[in-house]
This record gives sequence, C-alpha cells and structure tokens, in this order.
Amino acid sequence: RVLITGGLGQLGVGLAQLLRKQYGTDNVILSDIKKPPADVFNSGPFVYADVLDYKNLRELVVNNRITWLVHYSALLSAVGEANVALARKINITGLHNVLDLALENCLRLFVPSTIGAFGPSSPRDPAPDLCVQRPRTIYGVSKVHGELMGEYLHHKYGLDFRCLRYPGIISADTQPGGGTTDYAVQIFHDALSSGQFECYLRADTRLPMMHIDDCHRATVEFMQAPDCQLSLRTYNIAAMSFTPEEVAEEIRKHLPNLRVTYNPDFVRQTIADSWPMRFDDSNAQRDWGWRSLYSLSELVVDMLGSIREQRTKSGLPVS
Ligand code: VAH
Repeated sequence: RVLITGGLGQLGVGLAQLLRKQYGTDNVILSDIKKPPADVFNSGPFVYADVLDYKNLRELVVNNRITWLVHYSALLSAVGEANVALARKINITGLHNVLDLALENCLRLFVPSTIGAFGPSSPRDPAPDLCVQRPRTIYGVSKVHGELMGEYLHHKYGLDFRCLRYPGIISADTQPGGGTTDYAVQIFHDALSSGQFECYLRADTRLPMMHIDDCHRATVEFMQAPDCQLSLRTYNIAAMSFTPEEVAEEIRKHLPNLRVTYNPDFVRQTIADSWPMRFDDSNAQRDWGWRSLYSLSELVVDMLGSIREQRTKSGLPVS
C-alpha cells in the first residue's frame, strides 16, 4: 500500500491516479491537512495526515499496512522565503518524522528534491548529479538536507530511500505552489483568457522544465526500479530547458497575438538566477532507463488543448 503526503499539491492527485491504475484504487492512499475537492474524495482513499504529527502518521502506516511512502509535503521556493519558520518546520521536522517512520516500518521512501537544491556556486549548464550544492533558499537548503539524511540512513541502516530532483513541473489542471517556475503554467491560462501575460522573470531566464506526465512516469518507474540498478539514491531527471521568451514564441505558433510584458520580481528573479539552467540526467538514463517523452512543442500543444477543454467545460470563452 502507498501513502502520499501533501497529496493535494501540484503532484499528488496525478501520481495517485497513475499508481492506482497499476496497483488498484484501494492500495493508494492520498493524504493532506485540508479537505479534498469532491472529485478527489470520490476517486479513492483520502485521509488526514499532518507530517508534523508523528503519532498520526505512525497510526496511518500501521493501520493501513503501508509499504511505500511518497513524501510530497513541503513549502516550495518563493513561498518558503515568505515563511521561513514554517518552511523549516514542514520541510525539515516533517521530513525527519517521515524518515524515522520509514526506518521503523521498513518503508520504501520517495522524497522529491529539486533544481532548487543547487545554488549560485553549483555548475549551472548543465548541473550534474554530484557537485557543490549551496542553495540560497530555505526550500533548497531543506531539500539538500533531505538528500543527505536519506542517503546517510540508507548507507547506515539500509533505508530504501529514493529521491529525484524535479525540474519546474508544468501541469494544466493542478496549480503549482512554489512561485518561481510557476510563470510557465500561468502563461498558458493567460494566453487563452486575455491574450496577454506579465512575466515576473526576465525574458532570457533559462530553467529546466518538465511536463507533469513525464514527472509522474519518472517517479513510478524509479520507485519500481530494482535496488541493485541504483548507483545513486538521488538523481537529476531532465526533459527540456526554456526561457520565458522561448515558451512565448512556441505558444505564438498557435496564438499569434499573445503579448508578453516582463516585470522581473526581485525575489523570484534572484532565486531563478541561482538555479541550474540545464540538468545532466545521464545517470538516471543509464541506471534505470529514464527517457522524457514531451518536447517543448508537444508540451505547448498539450497544455493549450487541456486548458481549452477546461474553459469550454466551465463555459468560459476561449481565444
Ligand atoms: C517552485 N515549482 O517554483 C516549484 C518547484 C523546481 C521548482 O519547486 O518553487
């Protein structure tokens, strides 16, 4: 049985759908600290879980005979900078509860890391799996801590810790929650509603990005990979890297009138400028056969199609 924490964020519901297809609806339990929307509540098991409440988590793992735990609870980049104390509690204390629980119950534990786990002194183009990591956000610092703690407990006690560094994830029907790469989701909604978009990053800010379907498939394939194939416990995964101007140009192939203005926001521009521009994911490709399927042009077609469908369903005009 799989338990997903932070299940109502950008990634949990889609990952649960993919896992439920393979393992059965009742074997994948989604959890969060807020009430789920009706469609999520009616699509499979959902429970309350607060990663700061160890006893609550332990009861869930024991009562449901959990064997895999996917730990999605975290405050992401810009949101974390606005509430460092809460980010440290959730991202570090919450992580330690999950690590202890995984050790105590021999769980296979997946904890995502991020392009945000690198900093200005890391190689940026590309960033390899192993290099200097001195991130400048509480999000990045907590994710490097997660990587180090997970790998330490793996080597010392055999914890089956698995970690993928995700790029910015682009999804049509779930909202991202971090604030730095999220422009690349909002631009599609604005292109189809008003035809104009104000970008909080400079036009030339290059960041690694990935379609959400590639992200979910990578996570499931990695969780299913035989342990003996894994030369690392933490891997970069890549799909594409683009700038706001490049994704705007690709959208203009479908919506020629899209107007983009650039109004860089100091906090988020500083974060983006400290992150890798491209990822080297050759170890993931070699060790467990990772391959992305979505290119930028395919991502744009899929995003525009999905959002058009959403707007039509809710009776909104589509430009
Ligand atoms: C953010 N979308 O911008 C998230 C993600 C790698 C980026 O963590 O913070």
